[in-house]
Amino acid sequence: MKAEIIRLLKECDGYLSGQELCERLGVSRTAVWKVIKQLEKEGYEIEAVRNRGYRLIEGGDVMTEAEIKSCLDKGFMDWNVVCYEETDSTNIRAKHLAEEGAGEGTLVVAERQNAGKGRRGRGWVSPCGTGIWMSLILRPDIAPSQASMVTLVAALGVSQGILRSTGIKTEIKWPNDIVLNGKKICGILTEMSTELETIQYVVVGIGINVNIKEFPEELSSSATSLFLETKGTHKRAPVIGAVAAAFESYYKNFLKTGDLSLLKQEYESRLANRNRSVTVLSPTEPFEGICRGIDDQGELLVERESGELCHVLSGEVSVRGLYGYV
Ligand code: BT5
Repeated sequence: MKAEIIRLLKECDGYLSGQELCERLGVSRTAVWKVIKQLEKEGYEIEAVRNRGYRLIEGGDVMTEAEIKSCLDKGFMDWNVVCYEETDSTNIRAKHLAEEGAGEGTLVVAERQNAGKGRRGRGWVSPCGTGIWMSLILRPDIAPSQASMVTLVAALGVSQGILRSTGIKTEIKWPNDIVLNGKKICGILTEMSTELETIQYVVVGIGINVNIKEFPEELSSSATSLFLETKGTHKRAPVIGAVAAAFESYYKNFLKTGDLSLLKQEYESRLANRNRSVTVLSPTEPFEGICRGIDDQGELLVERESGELCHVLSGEVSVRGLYGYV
């Protein structure tokens, strides 16, 4: 009910009468009043005027389950939100919840991670209250070999969600980074659990640097945030809502075909380094070439000097432009 009240207050231009709230939610005036008081405690500024009703003045950067739920559209995904003030890693939490039976659409969000994870044992800097640290549980009916494509679907969702909610245009650095002005603004970590060649669940971990004002020295040349690039703060819950909605629609298309054929064009339009020289840092044989796009399986297409088109698998390699991080 809390999320619904927040949503109704946000949708309403002026005052929303207590009577109308009661009727729409099928609850008593006292119940509505109690929720309004709770919301005020959580940081919402709500004006209550006799004979007119309630008006939301300011939402603040609230990251409660109710606020996030109020930003999630009801699509085919059955959204469920679990919030932590602090946790080790939302991916770890999501995996535990998935093991216990949590369904597709469960979104685990934390204000702070004290053991945020990157890929291959690397860490993810996740300071308190300034980023989106979240993990989504999925239960797709696909083969394990198709799961790496979910990372690319999520990258598209993040890029489009950021655009929708803030107007900021980002690029995707294949396979799992979102970049803005040549620096990393988001990283994605997809993990899965399989049994007898079938997927039990996939956890898509997404870290978006929203209002971070400063990074540790070693990241300052490669990492950035929406705040640093726009000199303004952004509310996180609406960004989560927009990313979730965009992801949901791309994910639906991905499930239709089991590959990226319906998404390839859009992915390529956002791909950093397209038609530029890149170095493919494979552990066996690093090489240079021109990045041409992706194939239906999400492999990066790199054209070598000989004209040969290489299909580069994610998981094995890193790709760098010739200048700097991107
Ligand atoms: C990633 O790994 O980019 C995946 C990051 C996924 C983070 C999310 S947050 C929610 C969920 N819960 C988790 O525990 N993880 C996920 P990779 O491509 O391996 O990049 C990691 C590298 O990025 C690190 O080694 C640093 O160099 C750099 N890095 C660390 N924190 C960063 C940050 N906040 N912003 C930009 N770069 C960062």
